[in-house]
Amino acid sequence: MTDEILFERRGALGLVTLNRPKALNALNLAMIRAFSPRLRAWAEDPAVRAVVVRGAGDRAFCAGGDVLAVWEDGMAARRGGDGAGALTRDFFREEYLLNHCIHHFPKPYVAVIDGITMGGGVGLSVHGSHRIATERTLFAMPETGIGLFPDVGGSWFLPRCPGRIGTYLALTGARLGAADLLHTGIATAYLPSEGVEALLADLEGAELGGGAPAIDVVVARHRGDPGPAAIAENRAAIDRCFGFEGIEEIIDALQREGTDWAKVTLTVLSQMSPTSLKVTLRQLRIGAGMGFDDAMRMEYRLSQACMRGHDFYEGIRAVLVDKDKTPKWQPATLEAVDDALVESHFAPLGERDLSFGE
Ligand code: QUE
Repeated sequence: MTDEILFERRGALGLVTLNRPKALNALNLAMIRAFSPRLRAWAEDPAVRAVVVRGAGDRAFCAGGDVLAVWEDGMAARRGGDGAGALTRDFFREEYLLNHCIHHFPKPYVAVIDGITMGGGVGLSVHGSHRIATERTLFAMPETGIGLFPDVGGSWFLPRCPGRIGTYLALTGARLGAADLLHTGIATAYLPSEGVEALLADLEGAELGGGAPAIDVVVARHRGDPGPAAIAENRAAIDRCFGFEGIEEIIDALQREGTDWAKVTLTVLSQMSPTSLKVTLRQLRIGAGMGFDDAMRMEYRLSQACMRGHDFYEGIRAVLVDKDKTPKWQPATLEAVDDALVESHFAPLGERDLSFGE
């Protein structure tokens, strides 16, 4: 049992509250181990007509997976610590199985992404039927900056964003607000943050027998207007630059653009792990043609390759441990990341491959 995630029945709603506000509700293994069985039970319980997920506090829905805990366990394993390393295997496996459960959840699943929603928090929201954004929403897949890749189903949902937006988000970790999220279809509705409690009360009192459309009717009563999408201004340039199969071609295209936006984007890319950039681009191109379950199996292979490698440990050190924000990536340049290194990330794990228990 943990009080880091709370479950309540309110009328026909199952309400989940991610409850680590001081850690921006970052998702840890204890929370995953409480959440998954509860979702499975609610899927079968006829009294529960819909699930709502929200974050405690006023800053975050969920800032990501608890990668710091994974880092500590992986570092201990590298030093030869007795029994260490289990988290580097189990955290990703159980997180992806939870993402799988949400994707296949048979009832409306409403994520209220009223605040920071990154990495693992994206995996708890985008796979459900409804994503409600507010003026406090800050959304990103920032993993290339910590030597990882956009996981939690990024292989599946990013290639399905309009145009080349998904590739842009994956490689750069660009941050989107509510209007951008409506533009991309990542959010399904906008409402002002101050309206969230009233929405929950309204959902709690509603019949909710009509599935997703019944939720839409209630949400429509609270809807607001987020204003224009900033990303729309760069949409044509994103589509021109981010459609290539190679990262070098993307960089060439950005250099040809010559705009302030292109210069900022080039600077951002130059700070990301070169290995992560190449693996991520390949991941998205393969994911575009995969079903959800195969995409998650691929991601588990990638996660384990990152646990065997260098850049995840260095990325977390630089961003979350020492906070010097100057990771020393290895290999240090895109040219030094050869195809064999990229391909090795996608190799099957045999007995340890992700399985959905079919
Ligand atoms: C990139 C990331 C993450 C990140 C920072 C990045 C990420 C993540 C966290 C995070 C935030 C707050 C916490 C915590 C982890 O930061 O995935 O434990 O309390 O989870 O630059 O991908």
